[in-house]
Amino acid sequence: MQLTIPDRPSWWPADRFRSPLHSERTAAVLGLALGVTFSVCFLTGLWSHLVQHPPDWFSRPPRPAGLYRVSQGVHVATGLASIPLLFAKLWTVYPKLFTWPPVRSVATVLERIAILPLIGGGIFLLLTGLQNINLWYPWSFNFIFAHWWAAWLTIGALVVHVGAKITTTRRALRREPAAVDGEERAERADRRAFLGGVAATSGLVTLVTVGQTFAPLERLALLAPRRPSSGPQGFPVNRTAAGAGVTSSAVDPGFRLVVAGRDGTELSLSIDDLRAMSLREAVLPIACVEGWSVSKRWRGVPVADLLELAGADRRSDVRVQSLQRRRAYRASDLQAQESADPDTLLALDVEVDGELVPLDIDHGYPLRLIAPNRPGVLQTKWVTRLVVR
Ligand SMILES: Nc1nc2c(c(=O)[nH]1)N[C@H]1C(S)=C(S)[C@@H](COP(=O)(O)O)O[C@H]1N2
Ligand SMILES: [Mo]
Repeated sequence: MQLTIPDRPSWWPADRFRSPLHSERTAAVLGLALGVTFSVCFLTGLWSHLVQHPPDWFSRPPRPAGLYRVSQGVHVATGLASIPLLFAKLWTVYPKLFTWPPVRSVATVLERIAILPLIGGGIFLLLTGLQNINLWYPWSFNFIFAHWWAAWLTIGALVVHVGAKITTTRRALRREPAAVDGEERAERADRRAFLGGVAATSGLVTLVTVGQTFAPLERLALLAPRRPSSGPQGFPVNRTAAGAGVTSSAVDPGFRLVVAGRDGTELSLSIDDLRAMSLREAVLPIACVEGWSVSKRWRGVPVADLLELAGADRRSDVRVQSLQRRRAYRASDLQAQESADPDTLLALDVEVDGELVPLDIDHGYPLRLIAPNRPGVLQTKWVTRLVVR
């Protein structure tokens, strides 16, 4: 049976998109840029998830101490840079929705269907990520769960999309022959200006936010939700003592740190006991999953020394518990190799203006965990109990 394609009806809007900016070449350049930013964002996101929710086979490496700081900074920066790229790409290709005939073959229909999770997933990831770094949770679903599964869906759709488009993209990116006439030259100049504008916007978004983790650019971080040097003692706070409900328990003179051994023994220490131990200093970053980070000099008691004092192995899995009673992040786990690292500290002091002073209550007074290469969420504040497991 011969299928006849009807003529394009007069109301069909295809003719309106004459701008050369909607060309295959513009789409290909933007697609390539997005392919890079999405891939880097995906890989750093995988790393972040692995580190925060380690499966049995994974040991979190305590070194290099600043690795998470870099990988999460890159994750958030590439996500933010993708936003203008994605909008530009969608604008460039939307006239394709109006090509005639709308249905050409099963393959083109399938390819279009695969674009739905790509666009939907991409927008969802960028939007929820943006809301997360601004600590704005207007939704009722779990951010981590939704962001994680949307990432897999999107990257799967991206692989399909790249497979479907690779030939077109290659062709579109081939070096162009010299322009023959003035009209062609003008079109190319327009396209370059458009792509230049998109690149500049994307670069600008990065420039005014990356200062939240890259100290030399802090003064330019106009759009960053956090400035690394604002907050009590000159650095940010996510959960305050009031927010955690520890304003009175943290300053209780009867405060004790308890180290609970596997055999049921409990070692109980006062702040004075801890200060009488040999204290150690370390320069370590707080690297929040939201992309801001600061590096500080800390002073405190190595966790391994406390384990030894309690009669446990210096290399032990340990649960670190806070005075905080409710909500997430009131406890975190140290894997054996992390407990054994000499720089894994229960910090009493932090450097402010060149001097080591007791922690502010919002930074975890009297005692906080600070350890190399851990996401901020795992640097538990107001620590009161170590449980050897
Ligand atoms: N008990 C407790 N510790 C906590 C949190 C928390 O909510 N409760 N938040 C964590 C998060 S998300 C980060 S980024 C760091 C921030 O430490 P800071 O407030 O001293 O900068 O603390 C971590 N420690
Ligand atoms: Mo955080």
